[in-house]
Amino acid sequence: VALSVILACGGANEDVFIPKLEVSATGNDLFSPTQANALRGQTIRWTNHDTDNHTVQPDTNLPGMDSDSQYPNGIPPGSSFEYTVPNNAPIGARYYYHCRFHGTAGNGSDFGTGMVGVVEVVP
Ligand SMILES: [Cu+2]
Repeated sequence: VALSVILACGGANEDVFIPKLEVSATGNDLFSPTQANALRGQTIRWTNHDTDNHTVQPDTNLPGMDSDSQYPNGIPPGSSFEYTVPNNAPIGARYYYHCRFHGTAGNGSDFGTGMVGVVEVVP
């Protein structure tokens, strides 16, 4: 009896490389750009280009987009924090966030105050 094995290659795997979106924390205690338009599956990388620590905190609960999990005392100068948009994120979703040292949370549908930003999921 001959057994034949067919190796499936997984079909339409998405091997497309999506470049990271870069957001900077600046010396003016701002995120730049304020709005990052991200594709599903795209990684956003926040890099601290300032001389003091900053954080990325979701205004409303969004698992994963919280730099405290990696840097409990804030992202140090020269370091980066990354978050990848889930593949099932709704198109058009806007994830507001803030730095807990230099900003305040909004209500989830608008910016808070101070050092704030938003990630919008785009098609
Ligand atoms: Cu800050």
